[in-house]
Amino acid sequence: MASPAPSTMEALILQLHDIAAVKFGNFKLKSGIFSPIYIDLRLIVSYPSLLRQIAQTLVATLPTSARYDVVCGVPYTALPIATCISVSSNIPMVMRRKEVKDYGTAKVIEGAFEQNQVCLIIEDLVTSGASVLETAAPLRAVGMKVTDAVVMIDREQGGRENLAKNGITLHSMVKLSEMVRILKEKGRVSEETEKMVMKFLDENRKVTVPAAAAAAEKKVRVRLPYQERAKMAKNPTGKKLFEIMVQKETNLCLAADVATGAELLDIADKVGPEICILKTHVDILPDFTPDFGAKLRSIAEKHNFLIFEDRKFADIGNTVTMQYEGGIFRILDWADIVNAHIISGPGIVDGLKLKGLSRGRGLLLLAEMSSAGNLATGDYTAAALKIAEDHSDFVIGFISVNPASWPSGPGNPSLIHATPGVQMVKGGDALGQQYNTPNSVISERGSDIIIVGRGIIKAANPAETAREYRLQGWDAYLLSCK
Ligand code: S5P
Repeated sequence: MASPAPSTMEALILQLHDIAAVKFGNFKLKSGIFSPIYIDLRLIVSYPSLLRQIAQTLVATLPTSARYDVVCGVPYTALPIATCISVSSNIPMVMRRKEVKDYGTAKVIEGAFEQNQVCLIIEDLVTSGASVLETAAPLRAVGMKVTDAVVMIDREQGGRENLAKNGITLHSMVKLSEMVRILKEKGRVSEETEKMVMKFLDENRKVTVPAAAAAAEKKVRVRLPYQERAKMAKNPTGKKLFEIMVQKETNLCLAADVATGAELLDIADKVGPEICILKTHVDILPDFTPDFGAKLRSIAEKHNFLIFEDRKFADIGNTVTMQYEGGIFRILDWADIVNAHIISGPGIVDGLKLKGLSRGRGLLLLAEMSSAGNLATGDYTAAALKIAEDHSDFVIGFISVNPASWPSGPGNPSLIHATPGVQMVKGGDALGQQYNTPNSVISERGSDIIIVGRGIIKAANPAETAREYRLQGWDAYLLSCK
């Protein structure tokens, strides 16, 4: 690896200390833990000469063999650093939006780029590596390759290892322990402070992504592994779902809201290996034919996933029995899972159960919704929980958005939570949909399954993008079991 001259590095560190971008004391971090050192690199924008030196030193930190076509800074602090590197090295830059307000028109990655271009991620400070991963995911989703990230300061708290697991090599300008040692050598901090910081670093060496989030969100349960929950499930479809998740290492459900039945069967075959459930809205397909269900079931068998028709039944018990079994769609014949609102009371569950239970089918209750201003909150959500408990032979779980925030938490582990409104970046669409990231849905919000529609079906390569979602959802699950 090429490395900047020690004198350049020392001068930079002393300047960072001069402008109070590095402070010593007792500071509460975002994760809730107290730290004897605090680093605020946002200040560097006010010191152009320092910013330029940092950009040059970061480039010098990379191995001479490093090749990249584009750079991208992790928003916001690293954006000016990336801009500086782009301008001085004459390498184009792309920008990742942190929030996408109108997903229909706004892009997550701004700028001109081509498929398979290699993008170098620039970051100011790495702790767990979570923000680098949040930037790498949408870059990969639009077809770029991300293999390396360069950071000013590595806090040595698991970031390097987390990134390596996700195929990203971290290059750091300086490790936090080295930085403190230099400040001590130059008489900026006492030996006692140095010892305190080193002790803190040792004790917090492995702050993982969801562990940090979990520390902030006390209500998150330590999750029982899916294989344990498979044993507890009373409904055969609920049990099978947990088993598929374990076998295929996936908690991803694809919302296959495509334009035609032909497209649906095509995407089901391509994305099938990555998912545990494929969710349909069969009433949007103009080319639906009576053999659609059988065709989809044969793809589901080939790739071992369940079929969930998102029918959102909402009528009285007697009516839903007919809607479930009859009509053009004959949902009962091919859908393993359906869902229902509980607006009409528990009779709706009795009605669906009358038809579905003997066929081994399962039901999800809509306890919460993802859209802005929806009314499925508070007592309504609590009522869904009660109805599910009373019918756990047929109800396999919930459509929910933030079960960790429920007074009882996510509740009975034999029931599963599936959450829609998931994309690689937080945001929404123009019609009220609200998105959270896979990591936030699984590790902070306590859900089990991420339901992803447009994030996958509108991607350049849906199968590849589904794989990214699967890996993020599964990693978040594994870490939340610890
Ligand atoms: O509250 C809800 C419940 C559901 S099932 N919010 C939702 O968005 N859904 C469904 O999830 C919705 O009907 C769509 O099929 C999917 C979300 O799609 P996306 O494209 O916004 O990811």
